Amino acid sequence: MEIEVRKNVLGKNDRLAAGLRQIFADKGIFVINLISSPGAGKTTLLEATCTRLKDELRLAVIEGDITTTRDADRIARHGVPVYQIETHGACHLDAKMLEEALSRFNLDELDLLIIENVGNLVCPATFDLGEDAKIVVLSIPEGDDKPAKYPGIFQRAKVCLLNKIDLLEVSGFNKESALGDLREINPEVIVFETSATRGDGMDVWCNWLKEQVAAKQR
Ligand SMILES: Nc1nc2c(ncn2[C@@H]2O[C@H](COP(=O)(O)OP(=O)(O)OP(=O)(O)O)[C@@H](O)[C@H]2O)c(=O)[nH]1
Ligand SMILES: [Mg+2]
Repeated sequence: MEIEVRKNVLGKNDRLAAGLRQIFADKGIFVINLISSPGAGKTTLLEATCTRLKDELRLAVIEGDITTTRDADRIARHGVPVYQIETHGACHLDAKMLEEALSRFNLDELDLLIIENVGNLVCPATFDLGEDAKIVVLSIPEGDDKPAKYPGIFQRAKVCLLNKIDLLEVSGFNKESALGDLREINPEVIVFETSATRGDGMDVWCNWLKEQVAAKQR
C-alpha cells in the first residue's frame, strides 16, 4: 500500500517534471538542481557563482528551505532575481512547487536557472524537477564516507562539488577514499574541488556552467 502511494506520487511528479523540462528546452534555459546536506555550502557557492556570472549570463535562483527567506535574502543582495520556496516541513522540492515558483520569472529572459534544494542528501535525490543536471555538494567536514553511505544522490549527480577544500588539511578527510567510492557509484561524475569562501575552483565551475548554457542554446 505504502509502495503504491509512493509510486503514484513519483509518477505524478515525473509527468509534471517532464513538462517543465520541455519548457526549459523551448526557452533554452540550462537548469541545475543543487543538492547537499544542510550547511555544505550551497548558498555560499551560489553567492560566489552569482558574483562571477551575473554580468555574463541572465541568471535566476530559486531557493528551497523548510522555513525562512534567509537564503533568498543572501542571493538578492547580489542583485540576482530570486524566489524562496518555503516547504513548511517537506524535506525536498517537487515539480509542483517549482512550477508555481516559475510563474514569478520571465522565462524568455533567462539563460541559467539555479535551484537550491532543501538541505538533505536523501529525499531530493528522487524528485525530478525537470533540471538538466543534479549537482551534489559534498563538503570536507561531513566526512569521506558520505558517497558510500548515501549513494542515491551521488549516483544521479552529473557534477560533485567537493566544497570547503580549504579545510582538507585539518579535517582528516581521506580524499582518495571518498573519490574511490564516488567513482564506483558513478564513473561518469565530474568532480570540481571548490572553496566557496576562498575562491578555489570557482572559475572552473563557472566555465563549466557557461559551456552548458552555450550547448543548450546552440
Ligand atoms: N571554510 C569554508 N566554509 C564554507 C565554505 N562554503 C561555505 N562555508 C561555510 O559553511 C556554512 C554554511 O554555508 P551555507 O552556504 O549556508 O550552506 P548551505 O548548504 O546553503 O546550508 P542550508 O541551506 O542550510 O542547507 C557557512 O558558515 C559558510 O560560510 C568553504 O568553501 N569553506
Ligand atoms: Mg542554503
